[in-house]
Amino acid sequence: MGNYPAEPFKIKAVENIEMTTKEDRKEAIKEAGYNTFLLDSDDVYIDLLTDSGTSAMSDEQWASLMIGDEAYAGSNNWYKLEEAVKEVYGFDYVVPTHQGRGAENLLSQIMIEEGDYIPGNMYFTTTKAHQELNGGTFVDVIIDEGHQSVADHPFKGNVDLEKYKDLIDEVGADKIPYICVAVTVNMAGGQPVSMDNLRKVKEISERNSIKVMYDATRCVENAYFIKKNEEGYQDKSIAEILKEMMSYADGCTMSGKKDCLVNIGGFLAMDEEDLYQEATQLVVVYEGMPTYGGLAGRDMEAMATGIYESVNYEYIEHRVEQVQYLGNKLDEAGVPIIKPIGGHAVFIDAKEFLPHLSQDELPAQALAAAIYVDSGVRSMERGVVSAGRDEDGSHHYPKLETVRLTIPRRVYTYAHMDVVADSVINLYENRKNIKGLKFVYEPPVLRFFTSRFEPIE
Ligand code: PLI
Repeated sequence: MGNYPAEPFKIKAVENIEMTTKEDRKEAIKEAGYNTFLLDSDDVYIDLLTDSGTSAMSDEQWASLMIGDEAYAGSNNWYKLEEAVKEVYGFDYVVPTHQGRGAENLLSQIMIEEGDYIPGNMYFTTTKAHQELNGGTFVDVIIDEGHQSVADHPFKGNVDLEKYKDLIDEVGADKIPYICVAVTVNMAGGQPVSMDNLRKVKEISERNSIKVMYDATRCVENAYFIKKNEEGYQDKSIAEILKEMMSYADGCTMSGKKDCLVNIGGFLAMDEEDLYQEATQLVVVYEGMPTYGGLAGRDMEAMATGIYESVNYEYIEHRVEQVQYLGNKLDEAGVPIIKPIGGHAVFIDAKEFLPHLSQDELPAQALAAAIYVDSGVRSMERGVVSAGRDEDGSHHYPKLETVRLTIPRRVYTYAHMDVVADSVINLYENRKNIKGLKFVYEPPVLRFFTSRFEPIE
């Protein structure tokens, strides 16, 4: 074995990719308004837009699709999914949803009242949007290191306990229905939270009668980092670590499209029966019966299978270490990236990469477009465009202005990672040629999905 864990699987089916020329890609990105979200996937060579819903399912998951029980009510696939969540995550009650934001919608509607505050370890776009739509205000309580592009901290996703306690003192615990703890923190660079921090967040919350709800989207990756880097966990299995993490929460929202290894699906899980009853009343309005929640029976079966596969050590080791491999290659070539490298993606520090552009010239958006033209690799802006506008209408300027190279699970090989690294390193060597962008169309919410841009000449 080389200096990285090679694939713990073999390939049974392949999807051919159409190769394009640089000229084709220049035309395609112009037509897409310099927004990688608006590219046709047929025009993309290596798609690192997201790790959401882009995983390769195993043969067992594909087999699961064949035993879908497409009953409107009481599908046996639902009972398997419920059992998998209870067994692997340890919560008593489960409500299926079509994806993560479906669960966020239910949770926010049930728990948030006008004027409430919801602390969290950095915002996530859809999570914050649902909190605000329900009259809540998100308050960032991540440790300062979470906002620094480079920090020597193995758990940059940790909650700053002092910031959390200060918020409780300032607004009163009765104005905080729950704290939302993301494991790992996507917008900080896929950074994990330590078990010690989760335990302490639970203690403070319990003392103040505040519930702890996780955004469990990438919780298995978080468990891997705990095993690797937190003292006392080296001999524990991923399943044991995950169970302990979840024992410090009252519930969670889950985007199954990430760590449950499926292309669609999610759930809301919790320990409290009253909360569950409320969620079942709402799920029928937004998603469907509490035994399918917007999912086909076959999708629930595939998610149940994926949940068990996801806690396999060889799988998660390969998944996270492949991300580390790409990050280390870029780092060794001097490309500025978020460090430590996170669990699902390598985040390029676009401010450092393009110091000749101000944040108003949208450096991360411009760099994502340039990477696409150079090599057909599609990445995603995670900077000022994703952060949206403040109440006064001005851009919200996040400290981190990044381009995310997000690795789908079990889809690409190490050779693909080499192609990505070569392209980014090539652009870094020629970075002065990359021009800024300006908005030509901007929608009012979640603007990064559909905004259009043109180069600043
Ligand atoms: O895309 P959904 O609705 O299944 O999940 C929403 C969601 C919630 N929390 C976190 C941390 C996410 O990363 C997330 C979705 N992330 C996407 C789509 C991404 O590309 O990162």
